[in-house]
Amino acid sequence: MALQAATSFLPSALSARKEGSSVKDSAFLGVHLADDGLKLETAALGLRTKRVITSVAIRAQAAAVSSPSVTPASPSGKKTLRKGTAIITGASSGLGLATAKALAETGKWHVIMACRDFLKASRAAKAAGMDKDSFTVVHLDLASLDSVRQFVKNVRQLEMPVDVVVCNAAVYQPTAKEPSYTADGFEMSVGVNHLGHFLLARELLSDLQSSDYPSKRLIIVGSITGNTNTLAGNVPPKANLGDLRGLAGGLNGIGGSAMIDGGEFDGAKAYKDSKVCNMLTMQEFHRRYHEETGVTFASLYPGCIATTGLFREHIPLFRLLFPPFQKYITKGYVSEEEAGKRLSQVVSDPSLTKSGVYWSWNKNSASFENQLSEEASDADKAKKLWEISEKLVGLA
Ligand code: NDP
Ligand code: PMR
Repeated sequence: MALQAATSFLPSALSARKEGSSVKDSAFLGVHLADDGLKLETAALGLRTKRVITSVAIRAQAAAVSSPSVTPASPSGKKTLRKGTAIITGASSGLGLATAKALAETGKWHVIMACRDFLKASRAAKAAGMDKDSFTVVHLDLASLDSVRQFVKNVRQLEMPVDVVVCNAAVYQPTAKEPSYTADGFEMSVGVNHLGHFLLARELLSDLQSSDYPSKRLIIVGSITGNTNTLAGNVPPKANLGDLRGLAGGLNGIGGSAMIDGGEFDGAKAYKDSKVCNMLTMQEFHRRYHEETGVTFASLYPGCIATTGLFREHIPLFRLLFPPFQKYITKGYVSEEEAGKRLSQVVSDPSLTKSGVYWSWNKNSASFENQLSEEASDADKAKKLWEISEKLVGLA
């Protein structure tokens, strides 16, 4: 009965018109900015971002002259590990911010917050109480391949080691009637969540490989909703990449489809498909590069963090009912703080070094290796996805 009550709000939620399309909702800060306001802010940010990167680069050069992973013995004779550096995309809110905070608080990590909105990211870090020396914000807009390439150059200029990369940022457009596109003409959800991260991860692999940190890791955040071997993954529309014909056609909606499987546009499905791509990509990285590079590749489902900005484009009724539904009915809810601790474990826990794993947590918050759905563990599909993706992002 409880489930019935919960389902009753969904059809209307799902079929409702997109609301507030001209207003961006910054859920974390609770600030509502009109489009014009955002443009002004973004313009100002270009300058600020440059300044910050430059000053940090100088600071980093001084600090990072050479940073062997183990610093010389202290007077007590104990060798200590140097600070690790973790890049986290989408660290301006939700899971990314909570993870950045959890890592920074240990005093053992410096976080590069890879964000599209510099001011939002630095305000969020400040509001979260992160020490100003524990993070550096570097501009990254995953909806532009040029921005991804520029980000990689900027990070290299910092001359900090790259020990862990977390592909966390995502967009979810469940109420969009029509597809929107990235600067390179890819449907937005797959363009940002998969293709932008694919290029980023490929570019940063050599940096990870050259890190001397004891456990270097590339983490791509996945989700239960992309896994059709679960109840959550069976809520329509279900993820399905089909034979990837839409992706092979460029995902641009011009003479082809904006959906990976070549079907009609559906924003919720596009998101779930992108999560399948994230989980397949992690495994393909593992098969191709784990032995050669020593990098640990991992994915995870952090739990249902029903309060994050991910649902900003959903209708208000959904945003109101989704947290209690997850808390009291499915019991899949986790707070942003708890989810951040989970992801920070995948970043830094010495016991989570196994590569090729999709991590989940049980009720007592203990991590375990979870089983992916048939599609999300299909090695042939992963290979095909890899090959098409490298063509689309200009790597092949
Ligand atoms: P949020 O919306 O809070 O965070 C998403 C982040 O991605 C934001 O920082 C956002 O930036 C950033 N982002 C969006 N588009 C771009 C872009 N073009 N370039 C750079 N950054 C961008 O959502 P969550 O914290 O919930 O999501 C984080 C991850 O967790 C995602 O991968 C999601 O799929 C996954 N996940 C979430 C679950 C949940 O229940 N919430 C469950 C399972 C997985 P900005 O602040 O500027 O908007
Ligand atoms: Mg789901 C154990 C049950 C469970 C869990 C863990 C989730 C997680 N969901 C579950 C069940 C159900 N959900 C059921 C039974 C329904 C039908 C009533 C349901 C519906 C639902 C909707 C409409 N759920 C959703 C939505 C969304 O729009 C969210 C989504 O798909 O975002 C892509 C979502 C989610 N449910 C989850 C999680 C983790 C999400 C969102 C985030 C994500 O996968 O990234």
